[in-house]
Amino acid sequence: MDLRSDTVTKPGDAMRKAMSEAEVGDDVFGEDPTINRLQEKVADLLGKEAAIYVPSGTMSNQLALKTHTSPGDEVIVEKDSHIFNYESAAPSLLSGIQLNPVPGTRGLMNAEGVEDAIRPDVYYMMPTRLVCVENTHNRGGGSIYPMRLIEDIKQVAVRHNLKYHLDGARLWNASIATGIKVSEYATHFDSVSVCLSKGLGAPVGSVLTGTREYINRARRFRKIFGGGMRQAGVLAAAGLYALEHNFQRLAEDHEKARVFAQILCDSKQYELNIDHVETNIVIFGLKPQMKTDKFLADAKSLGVLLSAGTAGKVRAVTHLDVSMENVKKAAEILVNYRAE
Ligand code: TLP
Repeated sequence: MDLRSDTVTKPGDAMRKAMSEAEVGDDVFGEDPTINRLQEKVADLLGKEAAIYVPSGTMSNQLALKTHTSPGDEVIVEKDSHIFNYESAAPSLLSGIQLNPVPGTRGLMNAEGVEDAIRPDVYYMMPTRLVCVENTHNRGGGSIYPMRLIEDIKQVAVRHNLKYHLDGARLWNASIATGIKVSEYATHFDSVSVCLSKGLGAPVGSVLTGTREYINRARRFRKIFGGGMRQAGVLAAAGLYALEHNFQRLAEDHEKARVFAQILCDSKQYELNIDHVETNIVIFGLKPQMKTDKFLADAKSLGVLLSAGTAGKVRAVTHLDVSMENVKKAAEILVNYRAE
């Protein structure tokens, strides 16, 4: 029972069939009809002018930063954000920019925190250029940004002439959980990155969206970053299949996460607040005598794969390839587990 991430799903027969039947062409020449179709579909879903298909969520975020900034600029991110923690210092390596991490609550910043982090306009400080928000928030435990916060931060960004980027790797989950359309979320942002390889179950791929002019500039940087692919329509076909078949079903993953969390909660063996389980990610704390590494290794030997969260916490993520039955079984195993 692999609950390490929703990235672990494998394409099933129908997705593989769609991939094998994909019409392809050379995408560096813009001639792959399946990639073009995917880009148009995602741009359309998000209500943006244009979109560009890229190999990963990391590349998509990094392209977004590169395209919004110049070397020496600063970007406001949340302290637990993926961009700040899991992208291997790419902003400094690839864009020559600095990140300014703002603390949030379960990953969510507020407008005051963002406004306080904006640098004054003096020559010896770096210009703040961009604000990034992550929705749902991974290290925040799949937490959803309330629309109100998104709008408040937007007002700050507009007032200070900053660009606004959304890391929407799991925006699909936020949309299914709240009933708010992905385009309603996207409308507040200058650029939005979405992943096809998380809950949607495609083996590869993310999409960055924005204005046509912005995406045209991003296309140049995608080539520079080594992400210009050729007959990648076979991969894009998996993304199209995922969007068509696996978007609405995300509600099932949310239900599985809640059931899993409820079993852990009822046992009083682990620390978690069921109200914090909003989508498909469950982050829980261990009793002080339990060491995270040992717990993860023991759980693995009992057939439950989990990953480490922040500060001694453990993360479980539900997805397409783990059934309700397996999720319940995994939770029971953890409840019956006793550290030696
Ligand atoms: N997250 C992965 C790991 O890197 C932690 C996971 O298992 O959750 N933004 C967010 C919010 C993400 O959670 C991730 C992946 C990315 C971007 C990057 O996507 P990839 O892995 O495609 O580069």
